[in-house]
Amino acid sequence: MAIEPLPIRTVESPGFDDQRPGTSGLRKRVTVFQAPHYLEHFVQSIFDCLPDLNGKTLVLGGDGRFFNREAIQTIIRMAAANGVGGLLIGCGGLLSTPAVSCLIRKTGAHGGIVLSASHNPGGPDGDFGIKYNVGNGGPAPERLTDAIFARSRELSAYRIVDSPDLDIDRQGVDRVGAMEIRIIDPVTDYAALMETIFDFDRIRDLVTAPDFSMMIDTMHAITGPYAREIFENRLGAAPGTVINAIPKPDFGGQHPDPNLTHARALAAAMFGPSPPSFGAASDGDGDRNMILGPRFFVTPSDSLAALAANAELVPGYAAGIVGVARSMPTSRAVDAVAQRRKIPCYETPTGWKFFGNLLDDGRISLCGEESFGTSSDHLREKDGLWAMLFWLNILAVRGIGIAEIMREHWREFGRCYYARHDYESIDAAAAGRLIERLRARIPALAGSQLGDFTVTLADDFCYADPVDNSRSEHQGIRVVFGDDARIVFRLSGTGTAGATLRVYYERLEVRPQNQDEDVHRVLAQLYAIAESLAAIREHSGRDQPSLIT
Ligand code: VG1
Ligand code: CO
Repeated sequence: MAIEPLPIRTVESPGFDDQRPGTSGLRKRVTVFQAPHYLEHFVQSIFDCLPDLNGKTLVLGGDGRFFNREAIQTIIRMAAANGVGGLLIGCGGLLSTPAVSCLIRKTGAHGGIVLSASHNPGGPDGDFGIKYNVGNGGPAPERLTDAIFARSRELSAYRIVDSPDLDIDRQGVDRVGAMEIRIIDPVTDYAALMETIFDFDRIRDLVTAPDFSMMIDTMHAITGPYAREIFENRLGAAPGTVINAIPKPDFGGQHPDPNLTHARALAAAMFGPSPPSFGAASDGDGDRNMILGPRFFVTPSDSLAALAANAELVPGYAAGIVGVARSMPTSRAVDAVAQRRKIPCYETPTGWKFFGNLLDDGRISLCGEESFGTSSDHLREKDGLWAMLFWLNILAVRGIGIAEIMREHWREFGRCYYARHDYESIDAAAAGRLIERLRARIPALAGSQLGDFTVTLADDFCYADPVDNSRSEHQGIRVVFGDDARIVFRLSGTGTAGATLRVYYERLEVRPQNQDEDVHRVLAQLYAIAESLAAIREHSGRDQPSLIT
């Protein structure tokens, strides 16, 4: 029986000129997204940039933050009006970012819409976000996000149908006009993928051993249901291993950002009197991870290097890894592993979208960012839970602790002491001036002596994608002191208020006897150099960074 299409309504939009996607989608205050036509305007801009959308299926879900449900109902109505053939929606409107990537790839969907502002706080006064992922399961490449922005600036109307709210809390098949909607369990497909990569039997033996304990902090965000199913149900970890496991629209009033400052309960336990053997946290949308051992913090850059060095211990990578990639500000710890293994190591701009081509082209197996993001060719997003399982699989095979693994790693490859200083929500114009001033100083910097260090390279990082030859300019100011040390300055592309300056510091120590020092003492001279180069205090109006990771 032919289904009568619903009448399509064309609604005039007042026009918006601020819908430029940042490092990972469009992020704004919830109140901005709640303004009449704002969300619709952006969604129409996405649809208009997908010429072969007609009749295709999209995956749709979010991290459950405030406004997630309303946004899903709106997108359903707009998808129906724009000729979308089918929608695959996580029950309750929930899907982690890696799960969206997994579903797009598994089902061959045309793409997906992720509703999340990741680690940014949620709730009525927090942030909301939306991003589009393409057919490989990964974030839209820059040429598409640029096109979406351009479209948003000229768009004057959007299309929508009138239909009642759909029940998204019951699994099953439904319809809006001719468009088919499947409400699916958000966890099943993702968990099944994890079982194909890791040795679940071995991990189960580890996590159920009497002398092993762990704490997984999902920070009241989307990873809760995934972690409960995988760690507690499938791997037999004690009930309660996953803490803050119920996704809340306001993340319990916290920043769902897995670092030592924001994952407070976990940090207290891991650095307390009787710490668990393994600790980990994930962010709002489930793509980030923090890994901890008893009184031991693994920097994300080190984590990537250690995974690369131990990859063959994991069934999914037993055949070896073909190459690795890291975002530019990520420490060069993984470069040392790649060099030893004689595999290529790519340096990309910040943001997961830049790994997509390298993964699709089979040039890399593992990749990561200093911002608590790690993943592999199993999908096209960073993947928090995957990283936790990877570490557990390594621990299960090697039978030693996290600190021992890292210390051994440093002895072999050297230790990259690393810290990132964030100056959040500072004056945007002043932040721009700071970067401009640094840029102007670049030509004079090479060869100059700063304290104990000689500048071997100073530039404004530009990336030429080796697969499609696209170029991305102004990706951060690098001041490199040979292999010894490096300082990087860049402005965040995910904030929603003012500007956020990020300053990244790294220093290599190859002498084993000096690898157990206090990181901030080791980096102190670099902090002073950065201040002298960029006059951070003057420009930011701050004596101290607001966040150190
Ligand atoms: C930050 C991180 C970057 C990450 C991005 C999205 O971007 O630095 O490495 O890819 O967030 O992660 P920026 O432009 O603010 O530095 V998520 O988990 O927020 O989607
Ligand atoms: Co995230």
